[in-house]
Amino acid sequence: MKLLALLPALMASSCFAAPPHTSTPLAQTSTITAAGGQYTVPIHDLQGAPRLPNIHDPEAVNAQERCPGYVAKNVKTYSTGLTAQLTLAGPACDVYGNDVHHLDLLVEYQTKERLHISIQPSYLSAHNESWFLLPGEYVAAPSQEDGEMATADLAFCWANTAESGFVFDVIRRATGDILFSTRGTKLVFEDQFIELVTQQEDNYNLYGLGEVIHGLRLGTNLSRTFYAADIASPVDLNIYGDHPFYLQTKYFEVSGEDAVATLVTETVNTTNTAANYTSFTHGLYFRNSHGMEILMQPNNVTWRTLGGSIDLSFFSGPTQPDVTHQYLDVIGRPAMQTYWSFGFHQCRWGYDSWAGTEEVVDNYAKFGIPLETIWNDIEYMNQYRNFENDPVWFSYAEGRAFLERLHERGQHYVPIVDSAIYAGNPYNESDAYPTFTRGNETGSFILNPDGSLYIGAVWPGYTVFPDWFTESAKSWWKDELASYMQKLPIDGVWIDMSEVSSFCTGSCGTDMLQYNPVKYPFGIPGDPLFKVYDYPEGFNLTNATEAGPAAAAGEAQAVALAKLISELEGDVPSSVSYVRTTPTPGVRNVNYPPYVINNVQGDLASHAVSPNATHHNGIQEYDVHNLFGHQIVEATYGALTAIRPEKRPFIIGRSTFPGSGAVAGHWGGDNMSKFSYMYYSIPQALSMSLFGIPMFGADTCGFGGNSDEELCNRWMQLSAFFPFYRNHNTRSAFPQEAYVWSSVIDATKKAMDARFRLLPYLYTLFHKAHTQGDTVMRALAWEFPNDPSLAGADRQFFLGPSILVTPVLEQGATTVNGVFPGLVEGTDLYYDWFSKTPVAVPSEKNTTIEAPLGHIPVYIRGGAVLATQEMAMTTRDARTTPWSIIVAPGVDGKAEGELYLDDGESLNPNATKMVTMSYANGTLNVSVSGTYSGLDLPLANITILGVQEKPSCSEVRINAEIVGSSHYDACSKTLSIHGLQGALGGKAWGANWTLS
Ligand code: MIG
Repeated sequence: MKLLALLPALMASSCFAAPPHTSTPLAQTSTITAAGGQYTVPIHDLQGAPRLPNIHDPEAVNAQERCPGYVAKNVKTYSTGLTAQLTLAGPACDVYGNDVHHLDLLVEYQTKERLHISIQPSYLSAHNESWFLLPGEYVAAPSQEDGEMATADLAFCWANTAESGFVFDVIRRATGDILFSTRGTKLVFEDQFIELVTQQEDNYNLYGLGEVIHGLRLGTNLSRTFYAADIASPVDLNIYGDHPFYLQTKYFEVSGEDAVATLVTETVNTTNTAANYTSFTHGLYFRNSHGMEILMQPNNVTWRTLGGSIDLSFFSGPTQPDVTHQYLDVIGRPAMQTYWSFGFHQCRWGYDSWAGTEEVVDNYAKFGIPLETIWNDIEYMNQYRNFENDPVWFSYAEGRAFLERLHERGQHYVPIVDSAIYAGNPYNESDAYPTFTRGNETGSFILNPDGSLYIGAVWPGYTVFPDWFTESAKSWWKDELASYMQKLPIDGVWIDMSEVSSFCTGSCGTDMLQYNPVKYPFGIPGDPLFKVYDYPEGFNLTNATEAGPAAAAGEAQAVALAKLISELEGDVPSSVSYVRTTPTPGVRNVNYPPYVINNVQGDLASHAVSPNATHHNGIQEYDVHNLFGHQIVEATYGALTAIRPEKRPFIIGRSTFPGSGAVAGHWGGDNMSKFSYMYYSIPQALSMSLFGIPMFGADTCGFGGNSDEELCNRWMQLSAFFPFYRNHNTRSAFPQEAYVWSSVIDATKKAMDARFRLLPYLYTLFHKAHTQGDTVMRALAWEFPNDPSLAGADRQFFLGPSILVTPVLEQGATTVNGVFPGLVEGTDLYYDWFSKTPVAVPSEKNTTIEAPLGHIPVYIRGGAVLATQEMAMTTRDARTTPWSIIVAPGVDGKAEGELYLDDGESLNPNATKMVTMSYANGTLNVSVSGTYSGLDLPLANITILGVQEKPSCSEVRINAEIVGSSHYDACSKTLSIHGLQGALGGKAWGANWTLS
């Protein structure tokens, strides 16, 4: 039955021919199969060894029971921290590796807010080659700055205890609250297994620890595996990226005259007022690139890693924005994105030619829907080879002409670039692939342990993988990209398969290149021999007449497919014999480590480059598996900045790691065309905010399966409020471009109109993310830290501080339940984005909001001044439209806002401008600093919201000069001032001004 798992989206085809094997030694010599004249990777090469995850293994040994723990000796205290030696407190346990007998503890108060704890093998232990310390040159490492023990926010306390040896606490000094405590648990430190346990109070609130498809609040019963995996977004399992970082918020109820604060350990319901609560938030980053597991249990959290060291950074916060600033100070703040990247992107697996691609572009124009960027998936390549176009369907000459037409209209083009490199058949000159040859000649690819090339299999056939630890790979990548961009001036790069994915297990192509271009033994979606009856979700509701027969046909097909698969698999043994290993003294077993993480793909080598693949510097893939996706976006960023030094690179990557946001954005991977996945895109985005990757968006309308009108209508509207706005679809699914259904056209334009008006605001948010580490998409709890009822809120979100989005996430719904945070306290006001009317304050927090299909509830939070421009077919054209200002006063009648301006594309703009706007008592002050003048366009109108009564005087003055008059709308309670085009010399941001 293993085979089924290997067939994502029913990738069955006629070419199953090899006999099934049950065990698969690595790097074996296989017989190759020619089925129907087409050579295929043998099926048994696709299957890894059966492994039973430790957390599901009833026979699993509990390290806490077996291991002795450590004793701290030689403790030395300094003004900036302490050092100690940790020595095994008893006989070695060697449960899942070889115990390290002596460890070095280093505690550093690196800054006032950051406490760093490092535990690593000591020089006192006999040298062991298998220890791996993650070098700072690969992943930024925090270091001692100006912190001192005496003034730090956090305190480190330790003890040698009788029952568990060395234990430690991390305490928030201001409150005395224990944030992390290993008391009552033992430290386990082996070459292939580290375990660290922290106590937690009931109902603790942890966030982060992604990438995972899960609600924003992780809950107290979840295990998370960190092992980058190419898998279509299963819930709660490991997927593409790894971010060993959590944010923890503790709420306290403040009561009595002395304001006693009691920790909240129960879920607070939504009707409570928020007035009597306060919260403290801290963060923890466990810097480690190994396979990892985190077990969240009701009263503790266990960290396990397959190697490396304990490298913990605690961030004191005490608010979420503080923690995020402090964390991003270590890993790197988000890249500033180009202005055009915030336009709308259309993509799909299935645009088969330039003509077909251009037709999509033309259709967008025909239906008057803005389209910024068109993307191509792997079809454009010549036999799936990077940097080579298919000569027939995607010729360079035609492509150049097409891109010229796009660029003239202000549109852009982004192609996919895969992570694997086709290894040409050395026995067939006509199969030569120069990109491979050049990389091979410069030693740019990952090796087998014996120094030969490591060869896996991906779309093009047997492939190799760049070794990003070498300088040669980076410069080869840059040269390949540069010469490709000479042929086709692309505008950005979409990096796929970077986990790094390989369809076979082990170096399956070693000694097999003579069969290249070999095929993977399954089809791609849409291959003729299988047809999928995949009806859109809720088809029985939306089309009851056809649903009955359709279900019957679907069932018959499923039965036939199951039969086909069982024939192809042959006799599968009824009981699986798991590969279990025990530690061998002095050496590691990297392919089958004794501790089995709950990897979604099973065997660590399954559907990925094998752990024993070896880098030129000797590092084994085992130690750095989670870094490939990070390194490829870094290499691509380096390449693009070398090729076009003046331009900001636009890169979207699939696998990410701490720091990836500094160079790239990320898309949500292979989600499904289902309402549930539309919902999950919100917590996924909010988690990415915490990881410093604000440039995020999910495949809008859904990737796998068929989307339909209702889902796509809702989703095109929701994603309009995500930074990265892209519709993407799998091959063979029903088309889902925004113009396919008429109601989706209207809904899309409506949401896009709002997005375009908010683009200057979104761009300013990115500037703040880039320069200060602010988040862009925000959870309600982060904006309202004193309201414990929002701890798990993830069906609504804020875009920056001022835009609240409350989308419909359920099929068939015409209303949505949402909260207007803060309202109960009377401290907040909201305004409907579309009608501009103030929202009546409900006495209950949960409000039912009308949201018929085609409408997405969006609100401006009172207190904001927004500078807007207008919708156009591209962002280039939108940047030439006149400015407007929306003033949305808070309950105190005041409002403020900022606007950042530059040319939208320079890596280091030579001129920028910052506009600060503030409003009080009928007066708006605008002050301008900086010299960028490219957006000094006329001011069209100003709208002041929430004006309770018609002003007695309608005269409008700018800088004391009468410029026009105002119009009051008693219904929406808005005061609008039009006809300002001539004011200020036609330059809204030319100089400071005051309006009264
Ligand atoms: O194994 O290039 O997530 O967006 O369309 C599938 C084809 C490979 C996975 C990506 C998806 C893309 C698809 N790719």
